[in-house]
Amino acid sequence: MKRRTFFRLGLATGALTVTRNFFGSTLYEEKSFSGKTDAPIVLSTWIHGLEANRAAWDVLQKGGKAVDAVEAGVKVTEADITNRSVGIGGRPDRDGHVTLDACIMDEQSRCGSVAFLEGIAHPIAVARAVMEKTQHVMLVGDGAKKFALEQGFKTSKTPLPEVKKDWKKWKEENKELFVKPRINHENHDTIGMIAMDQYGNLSGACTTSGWAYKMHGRVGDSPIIGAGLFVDNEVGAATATGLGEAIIRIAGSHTVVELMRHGFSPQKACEEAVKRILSKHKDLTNLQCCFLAIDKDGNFGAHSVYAGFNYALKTKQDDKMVDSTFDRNW
Ligand code: SD4
Repeated sequence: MKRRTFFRLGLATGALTVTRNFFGSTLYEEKSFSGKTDAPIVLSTWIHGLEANRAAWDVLQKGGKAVDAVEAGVKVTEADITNRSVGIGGRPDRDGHVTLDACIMDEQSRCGSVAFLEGIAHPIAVARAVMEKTQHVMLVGDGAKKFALEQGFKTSKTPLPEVKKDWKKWKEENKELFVKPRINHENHDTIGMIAMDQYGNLSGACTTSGWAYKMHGRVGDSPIIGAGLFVDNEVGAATATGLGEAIIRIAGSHTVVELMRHGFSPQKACEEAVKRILSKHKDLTNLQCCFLAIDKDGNFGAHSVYAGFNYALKTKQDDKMVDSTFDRNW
């Protein structure tokens, strides 16, 4: 019996399934999942995902590809200058620079990424251009900006006046945090979007202004393929939001996809990734990390360290927010 067929049967029987992974060790998994639906399907992190999903859906319902859908979707969030954690309206670093991180990955495992990019309204489109027009995966800082300008992207002046005002106030109130930036879970509103199109292909996109008032030069998980986003069209896709440093430490989204490859449902894979984060950190104060995943069969799930994470779901039947399960209360 083919491995994949075996897992399908596992899903159908429910309860506890015992499988063997590639290394011959045994994986015990309780097969449960948060949902299953027919393609197309779009999932994205946080409340702004609702609007973003609708833009992605417009692409998908016309027979468009998942990669085009996720780009169109997250662009809606990037374009919203009132959003303080995505795009040029995002909060700056502690030196007052709004530096943006984004990446995209398609069904052929092609990927593109930009990090520490300033003054460009749509980092996700630049990431896509990196994927399609260069031999590289990742461009950062001035190099990413130079490339964006060469590609015809226009610059925007940042920080926006409102953002600058908040930053000045923050600077006054948080002098000690110049040494150790404080995590503020209200800031954790990156958009990570994963989608399956009507052809059953998966793609994902992730974009953020990152950890508010971070050190200048800091890059989080969001633009890092395997951390903030990972897609393997044979298996599934995952995206992450939360404290990037912790997500990078366990190569979070890649871990979720690999767990799915080894038979975990998306829900259980997200739970296992959270468990790994918990096991690698002694101090869990404010350590919010959240994962969202879909597998090739349209099962999806999410899990976070702390309560409060939710994601937007768009299918033929649904257009709604779903609360993620979590490990602990704040
Ligand atoms: C980061 N993961 O820069 C991002 C922040 C985030 O919701 O997800 N915010 O670490």
